[in-house]
Amino acid sequence: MTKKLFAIALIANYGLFFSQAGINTSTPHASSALDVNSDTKGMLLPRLTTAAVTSLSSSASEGLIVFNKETKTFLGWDGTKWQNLGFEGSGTSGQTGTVFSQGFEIGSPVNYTISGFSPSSFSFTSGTTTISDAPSFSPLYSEGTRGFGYSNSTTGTVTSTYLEFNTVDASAYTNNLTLSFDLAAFSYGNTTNGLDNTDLITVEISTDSGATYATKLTLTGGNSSTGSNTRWAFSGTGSATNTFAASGITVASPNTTTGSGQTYTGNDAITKLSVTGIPNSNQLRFRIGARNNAATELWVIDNVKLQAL
Ligand SMILES: [Ca+2]
Ligand SMILES: [Ca+2]
Ligand SMILES: [Ca+2]
Repeated sequence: MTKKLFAIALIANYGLFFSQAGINTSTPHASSALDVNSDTKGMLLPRLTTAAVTSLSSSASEGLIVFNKETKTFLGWDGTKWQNLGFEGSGTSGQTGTVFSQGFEIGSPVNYTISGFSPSSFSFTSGTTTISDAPSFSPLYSEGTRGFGYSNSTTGTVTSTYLEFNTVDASAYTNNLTLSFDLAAFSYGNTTNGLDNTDLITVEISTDSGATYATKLTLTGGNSSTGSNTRWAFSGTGSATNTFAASGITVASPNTTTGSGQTYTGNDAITKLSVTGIPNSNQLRFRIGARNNAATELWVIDNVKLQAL
């Protein structure tokens, strides 16, 4: 039936417009080259595996849209790379859902850039730590099979390196917008190091597409000079959160005064960072700042999500 109508529509319209086609309509909208008309059905896009999406990259034309059936994402080729079109997972273009996510998996659309002090100090992590690390035998990711690690070998004073996500238009999401991600800290290639009070992770939010940022949450390793070289795995259950409307806050993991070189678990180990009540700006942008200063100090970030809850 559809084929027949399509054929009729084509015949009907070629005589009149030459450059337009309609499906289920003999009068394609004047603004369209192709008008798919229905009050009850959708338009089904090609559904590809991640491998097929990757394979298509070399020949993709700017503006090409596909659906990745493994990551449940609509993707558009911007001429250089695949962009997540934002209608992800359980999310919808309505008031709730996932606005964007990044899990650092193989094939994950790259919706971020790296800048600042030492961009090359960020790298993907996978597998587990070994007996030569602390904590040992712990996954270097919190979801999937990969995380994103930051280990900078510059000793002494350092400044932040930024994992900066692409601007998103969150104007369709009117519910409580929450940015969250998972964090772990390791002594890597060494069993006595860990993160210190001067090593930090910041959560920064911009509503003008990155022109200006407000730091809403800062996490440090240990809460004072007497609590140094702290580390914890993703199995920790501690969390730190702030609301966008509030001034920035600083939290320590663990939030107690401790000695040096200890592994923390349970609520002492802060593994979930979040900022709630984020404005549904159409120029929303985020960046995560990372800082450490030893080759054996490792932050690992994973499971970054902006959700309308
Ligand atoms: Ca991951
Ligand atoms: Ca240290
Ligand atoms: Ca340090």
